[in-house]
Amino acid sequence: MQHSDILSRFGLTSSTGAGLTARSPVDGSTLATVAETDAALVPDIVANAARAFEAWRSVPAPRRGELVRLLGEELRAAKEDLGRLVSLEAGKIYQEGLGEVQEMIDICDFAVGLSRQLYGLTIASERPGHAMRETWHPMGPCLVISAFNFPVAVWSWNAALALVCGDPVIWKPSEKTPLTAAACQVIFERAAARFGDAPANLSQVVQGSRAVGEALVAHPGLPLVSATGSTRMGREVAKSVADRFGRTILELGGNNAMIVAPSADLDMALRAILFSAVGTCGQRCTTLRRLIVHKDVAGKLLPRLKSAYASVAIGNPLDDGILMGPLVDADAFKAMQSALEKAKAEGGSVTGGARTLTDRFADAFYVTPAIVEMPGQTEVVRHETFAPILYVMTYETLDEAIALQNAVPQGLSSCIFSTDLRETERFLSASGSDCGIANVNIGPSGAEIGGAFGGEKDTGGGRESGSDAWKAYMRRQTATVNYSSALPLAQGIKFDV
Ligand code: UN1
Repeated sequence: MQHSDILSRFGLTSSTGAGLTARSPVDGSTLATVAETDAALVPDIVANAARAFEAWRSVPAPRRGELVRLLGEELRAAKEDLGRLVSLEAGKIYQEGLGEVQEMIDICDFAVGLSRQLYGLTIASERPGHAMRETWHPMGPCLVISAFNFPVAVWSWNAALALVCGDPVIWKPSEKTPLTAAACQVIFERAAARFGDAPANLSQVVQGSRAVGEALVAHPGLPLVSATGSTRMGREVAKSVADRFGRTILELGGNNAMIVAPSADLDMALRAILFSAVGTCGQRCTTLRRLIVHKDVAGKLLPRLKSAYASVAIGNPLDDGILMGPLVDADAFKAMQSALEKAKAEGGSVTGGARTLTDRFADAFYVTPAIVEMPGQTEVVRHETFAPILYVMTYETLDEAIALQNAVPQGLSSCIFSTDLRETERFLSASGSDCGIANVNIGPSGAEIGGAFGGEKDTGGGRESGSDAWKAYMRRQTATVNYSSALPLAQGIKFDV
């Protein structure tokens, strides 16, 4: 299929004006130029969202859920096209492009159910003839900032929840993936047209680089900012939003580890390592970056891992049978090479990690995945490099393994491969993994939408997606109602004249 054909499925053309250049990591070619939103328009965009909020907050939540149900239907209908566009614009393999759209469909289903379950509590009052209750009200327009690696799913986790919670959404996608964002807006508009009476501007996309993002983040009309990306970006967003007492949901860097214990099922561990370290070319926040293997199994596992790595099919992510596509761009390649150099300088022994397929794709950045055996958890290992680099370290006691696992600045995802209940439960206990996600006999990536997604420390502390993450998109109101004919004060205070 031609690039222009896939764009036309969404009514998009290869030029909507000067501004951002959408390049495909697949071959480095230009897919389109996309008009950049002028930062001077930010006040108008926020005002549009405020008007949408005034109408949307009073629509009953189950009716709001109907819009998200239709969005899920439109996503089902567009699954192959959008999956292909994700693959083309972000460089992930088509299977993962489809998986990403499936995540969007799943979160829509979840949010539809939620639209009838935005429950508050009733609370026992200490005063006679009084009732207390908690109500969850819509919060206001929500700003979503997303990264190139999950160019559409992250928006949907936020948008599906925000919309049922009564909040309009303004989306600032990565400047590397403007087309998939434009396509999602088209899909949203299809759903809104079927819904009928949705207010205008419930969903707006702002295309642009830093200046427009900064203007949005600083705007007091956006009470909630949900940002996914680097820890550096998150730190700036957090400060700017805190300065105006806004709320943030931050989903930042990860440096995810797997502990492989002596009792581990090594066949399963091997498959899990491969998917989570090599999948998406190592460019997931949840990518496996550190392998902490017991010294008695390292000798068995590593040779098998190296031969599995050598047989990973690398190539055009849209081709069948390919497991690993390219890095997103030249900067990602440079960052990978400099991390590998640093690892060598810190005593690491590197297998793989070189550029490949340059004859076919001179302007794209395909690499072989790297395994780096480290003498310990040196500085480079503690740093998140968004590339397929797997650092391997050995351990002797579980205490030591858990301490290593936790001794990094990030706290997103983690896992243990073990068939020993004492070990696995210890790993999940209060003195085990310090991450937001902790898995047993499953890799650290590929989380389902039903759980709360996010992590601690430099990962930012936010939670998105399932469980009760919806509460972050609403404001809590405590109401006390006096249905008696007296006016007793709380705490028994006497205050009569
Ligand atoms: C991300 O990399 O930004 O758990 C999100 C996973 C996916 C989401 C990753 N469900 O790998």
